[in-house]
Amino acid sequence: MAVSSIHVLAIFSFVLGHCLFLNIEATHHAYRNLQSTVSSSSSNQPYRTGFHFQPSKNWINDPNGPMRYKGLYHLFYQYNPKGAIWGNIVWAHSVSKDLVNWTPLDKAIYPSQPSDINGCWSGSATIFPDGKPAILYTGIDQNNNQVQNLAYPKNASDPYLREWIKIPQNPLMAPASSNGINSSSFRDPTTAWLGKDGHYRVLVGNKRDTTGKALLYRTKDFVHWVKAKHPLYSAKGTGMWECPDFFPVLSKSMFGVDTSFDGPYVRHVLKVSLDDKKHDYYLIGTYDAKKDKFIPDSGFQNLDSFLRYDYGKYYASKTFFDDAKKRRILLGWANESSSVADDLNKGWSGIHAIPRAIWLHKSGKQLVQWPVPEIEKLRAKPISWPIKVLKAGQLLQVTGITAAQADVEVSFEAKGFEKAEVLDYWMDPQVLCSKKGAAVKGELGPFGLLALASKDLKENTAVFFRIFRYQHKPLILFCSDQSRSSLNKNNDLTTYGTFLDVDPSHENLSLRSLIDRSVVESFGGEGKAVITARVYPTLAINDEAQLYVFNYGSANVKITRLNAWSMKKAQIN
Ligand code: DQQ
Repeated sequence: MAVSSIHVLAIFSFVLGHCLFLNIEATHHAYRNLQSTVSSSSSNQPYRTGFHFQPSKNWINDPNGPMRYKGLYHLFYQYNPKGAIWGNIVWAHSVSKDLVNWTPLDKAIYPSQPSDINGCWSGSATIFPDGKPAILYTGIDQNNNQVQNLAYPKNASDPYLREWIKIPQNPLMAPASSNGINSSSFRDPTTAWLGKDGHYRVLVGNKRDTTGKALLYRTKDFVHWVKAKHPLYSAKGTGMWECPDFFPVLSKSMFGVDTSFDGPYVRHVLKVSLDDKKHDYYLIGTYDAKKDKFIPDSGFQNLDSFLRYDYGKYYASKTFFDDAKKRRILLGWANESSSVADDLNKGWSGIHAIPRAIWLHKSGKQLVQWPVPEIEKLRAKPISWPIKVLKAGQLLQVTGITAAQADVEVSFEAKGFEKAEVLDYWMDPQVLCSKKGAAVKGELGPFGLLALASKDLKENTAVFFRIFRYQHKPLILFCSDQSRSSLNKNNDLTTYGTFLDVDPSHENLSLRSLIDRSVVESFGGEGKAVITARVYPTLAINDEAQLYVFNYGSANVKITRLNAWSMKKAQIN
């Protein structure tokens, strides 16, 4: 079903304009006058997360160089040690045994040589066949050019990888008049993969004019890199490609494979973070190793057909292969939706989404994402409902859990699709979700959850489904409506949405939401679509937050499953 088309250009320009007007941090602007402002760190902190990763204070953005090494997961991330806005960027470092509880270590990579003296930006780790790691990252050099540098551990026998040495040959890849690379559009090297010819390859994000590109470099020794004549892939009109990621997935298997793996059942995924749109897009296709080219499958001709990992706030993501559990893990940054003034006041900005296992759906047409099962050990006080009918117009409270910090799974069975509202012409699902928000009654839906709701319902984040009939078939709209998430209207309250490729006559509509004080991370259709929302309730905080199941459609639906848990606090720095 061609339900994945995205026509966001117009709405995006509107939203971006709107956000800038409100001074919402739509992205990481360089607020130079504020860069060394000491965060005011208000003691009233209802929005700090209980189990989503964040450091104790200050600004964070992209996850960098994730890897598993000597039994520990390593997460590096873009961090401003001096304040709650973007700037002074270093690689902060935390380690974990389970991807849930994290221990902070000293910063790992920070400006120290001419090739990175103005900042250490995003990059990736590669683990060599002898088991030792190396990191390629973007340095901002003494002339403010973007260049690529190499660092390796000072002591590879230290499982904590505390100290990193930068090689004296840095930078290893640099813009020059001979290669025509624009020095402000050349960043974020990927994990390297090894070809059958014994040469490693990496991608570096780039643009020329408005054409986004994944530049390809090859090397024999990881020090001398040669730019290939052609990029691995490029697409007109997509703007700067940040944080590219390129990895193999297996057809008809949930197992992950190493980034260098090649074989009969291998498909490849190319993900790019589009600077112009601030969303992560991916394409599925074939990697032609002989020509070093990526050939997207026929469904992915242009940006309108690219898919997204997450239809809410989620950017600059990166995957790595977890060799212990033979899975590929996806990490991503969920930026704030609050104003810069509010971020400075709370003394921090940015969290990471829950690490997700990622694999190719058996249709081969899209990826599936699911929170790593380790997160389930934080579950406490389980509640479970018997199957029940949720009548038209009904609202039921889910009691017995701490609704501000919870994990909820619910499934709905709907019937009578011939009565569903007819969608005459194709519409951008995000626009459709904002036109038909949770408060707009329908026939089959809206039904779903009201998360982080106040007792009087003045505040709530509604995550829901609505079933349409489009070209004589049921079409599922999956939305996250933030328009009533806070009485404070000085936040980005954009409603998010996507179509979900599920046939409701064969499958119940499932939703799982990880609710964590200022984030509602929702997985629809068993992980076929994900929407992450950042919200700042003023009433629905701490013990005041409530959770409801609702059906504002005029047809009954059946709740075939409802399981919910309070979530214990994780050690997140
Ligand atoms: N963030 C980094 C860049 C990257 C961007 C700078 C993406 O390397 O392109 O903090 O969020």
